[in-house]
Amino acid sequence: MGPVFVNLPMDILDAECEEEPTPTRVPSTRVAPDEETLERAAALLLGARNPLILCGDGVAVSGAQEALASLAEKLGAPVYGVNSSEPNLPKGHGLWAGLTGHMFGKDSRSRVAGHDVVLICGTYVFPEVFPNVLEAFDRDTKLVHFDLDAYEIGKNFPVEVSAVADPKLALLGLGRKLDERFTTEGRARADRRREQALASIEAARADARRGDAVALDAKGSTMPQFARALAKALEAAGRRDALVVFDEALTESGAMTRHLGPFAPGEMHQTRGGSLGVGIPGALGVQLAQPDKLVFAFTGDGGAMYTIQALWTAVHHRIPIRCVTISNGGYKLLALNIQQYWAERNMPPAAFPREFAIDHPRLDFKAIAESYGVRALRVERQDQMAAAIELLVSHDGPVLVDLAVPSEVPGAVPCHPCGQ
Ligand SMILES: Cc1ncc(C[n+]2csc(CCOP(=O)(O)OP(=O)(O)O)c2C)c(N)n1
Ligand SMILES: [Mg+2]
Repeated sequence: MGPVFVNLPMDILDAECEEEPTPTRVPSTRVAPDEETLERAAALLLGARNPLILCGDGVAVSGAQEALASLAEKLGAPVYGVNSSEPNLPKGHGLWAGLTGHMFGKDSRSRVAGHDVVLICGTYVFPEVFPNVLEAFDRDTKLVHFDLDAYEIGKNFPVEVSAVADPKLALLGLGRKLDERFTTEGRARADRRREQALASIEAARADARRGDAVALDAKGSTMPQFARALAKALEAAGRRDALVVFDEALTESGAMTRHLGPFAPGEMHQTRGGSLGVGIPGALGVQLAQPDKLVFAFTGDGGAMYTIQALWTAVHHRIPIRCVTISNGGYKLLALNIQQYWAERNMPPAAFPREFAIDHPRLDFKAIAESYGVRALRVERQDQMAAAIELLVSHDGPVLVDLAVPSEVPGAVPCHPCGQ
């Protein structure tokens, strides 16, 4: 974990090597926190009025999803993922409150506000592009931090209790301590908190579903319509369980996930750092690792252009990935980000930089894919979805569907004319 540079002399392959190859041995990192640290952490969490859990991919790496779910239920605490890319709770868990956000510290701040004890596990805080490093938490919030990365614990925020530990062992140990020390009254309070957290998370999900309903009524092509139809087609073909997604859908990721998810650990992958271009090659890797699965790459039109040549690899090596490029003609996420930036500074809305549009020339992913020998269709209208979905579900080989989706950004001022 970390940058590596290997420099080989240019004649390295000319010489005979007599060294025996030695398999790499990875030491176990299953380190449990000591009892006293667990006692102190449990005491803080038991005394919490409104606890919160922040988790990251360290949870998935250590296989701690069940342990995290059990602890969150005992505490009655909602769980946020901190820019994570793996399912860190079991499939569809009701205490999963979503991600804190990728860009702005202000977003994370609003999610942790009002929580007096925060348990951080399997991540560092906070990995946004513009983190709020001075006052992310309330002034008197107490932090408990368990992770294998010693360097990150207590680096940006003072922590009350912490240990370099395997997330699974830490969470199981904490759960055990809570069970030992819960009073009847404390347990009842935690139960009430859990019911409240479940209800408010469900209300937020219902809100998102109401937003989708507009798209589902539309005549055009939209992600909620497409993902819902794809889920139904997979179900009808008896392949719903075979679905694995590499998600680089960015601004359409929420709608895709709401209709194709929820995902169990191993069924959904993203790139952790936010670097674009991993969608299609990432799906190639997953498909090679899991040849019996239907591996889908959902990727924005911008992201797809970074590594579109991965289609050549798919054809050359007969790797039957299913790509869905989501064409909105631009870098929509950047437009949303700059809008938020202006709003936070009370700046008036302005035209987006011309560079955010990538529709001149318009990218024709169907033609691009076909030029690599990949079967492809473009969907611009609802009535074109069925054929595209049929191709995605039943074709035996790499395929691509280019899904045209609305490009509008609410409240946007039209772009400067391109002038070309
Ligand atoms: C390698 C790399 N370059 C640039 C960026 C900055 N960036 C973040 S989102 C984004 C736009 C992505 O556009 P698209 O894939 O079309 O998705 P959309 O925002 O339209 O949903 C860009 C350029 C990045 N994350 N990674
Ligand atoms: Mg786009």
